Amino acid sequence: QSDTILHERREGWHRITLNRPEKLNSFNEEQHHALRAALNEAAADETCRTVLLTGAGRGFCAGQDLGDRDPSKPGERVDLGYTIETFYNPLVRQIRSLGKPVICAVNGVAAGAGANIALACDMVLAAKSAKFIQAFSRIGLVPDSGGTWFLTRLLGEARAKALILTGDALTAEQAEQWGLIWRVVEDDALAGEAEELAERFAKGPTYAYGLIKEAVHLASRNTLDEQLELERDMQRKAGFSDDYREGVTAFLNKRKPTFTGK
Ligand code: T3D
Repeated sequence: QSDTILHERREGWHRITLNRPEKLNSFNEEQHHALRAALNEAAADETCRTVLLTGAGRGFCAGQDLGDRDPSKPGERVDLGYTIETFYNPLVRQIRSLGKPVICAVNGVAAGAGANIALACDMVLAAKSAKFIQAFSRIGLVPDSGGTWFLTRLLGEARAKALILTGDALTAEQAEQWGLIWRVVEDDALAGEAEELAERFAKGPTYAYGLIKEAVHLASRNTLDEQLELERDMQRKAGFSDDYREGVTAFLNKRKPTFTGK
């Protein structure tokens, strides 16, 4: 197994830590493969009901490892469309379509694709000292990993465009105020709060969580009528689940529900 990520299997949830701290956890191919494999395992493991993604050291992820790119050398120009198609796009799709919550604990700087991979997760907690940087224009690139899509939807065009064009850093506090992320927490509280959330989701109605993710994702492209119909269909599915039966039974019996995730 590659040491570019740490994969901790806890009871009911997995923690996946990007682990190239000397490079601020920027992505090389090995780290891409290792992360995809870990996410695949978490997706397939029925006992894993939530995933927590974070970074080792002082950064979350600085995007692509630029040490693997040296366009100044003759013949060294890489087809970036190919690397996006092969590595970044499948990763974003995998996180979004995973049928269980993916929490991101942004422990430090999140730049380039690193920022947008964080935004692809379902709930983003960030340490107060963390920053979000659309670093692409600083090196003559355009955002990838869904950056233009996430930022435009979450912030609106004016703020999205300014952040992308300038490549300026956004503090975690500003990101929270602007609605880019769920919550900012004190640096030394981040790991604990993220773990608490993971523990909570690990005991939650996983089947419903999967449907909720899908419904929220589709909301941005559906009309109200389409979304009402989608909600009807999803409620129908949820209504046949074990967790719905348990949830209502527990409520009526004035006790806490014990969800199995099914
Ligand atoms: O190529 C493709 O496949 C296309 C896909 C592109 C996706 C992308 O993500 S493009 C954007 C790539 N990322 C960046 O442009 C960010 C580059 N990094 C930075 O701008 C800064 O490092 C940060 C703003 C993120 C943090 O700054 P700071 O001052 O806190 O740290 P630092 O001193 O710059 O970095 C610490 C070390 O990490 C340093 O190494 P050293 O000098 O101690 O040996 C630095 O070189 C290394 N590092 C940081 N980011 C990267 C990196 N090494 C390789 N690639 C990086 N992206």
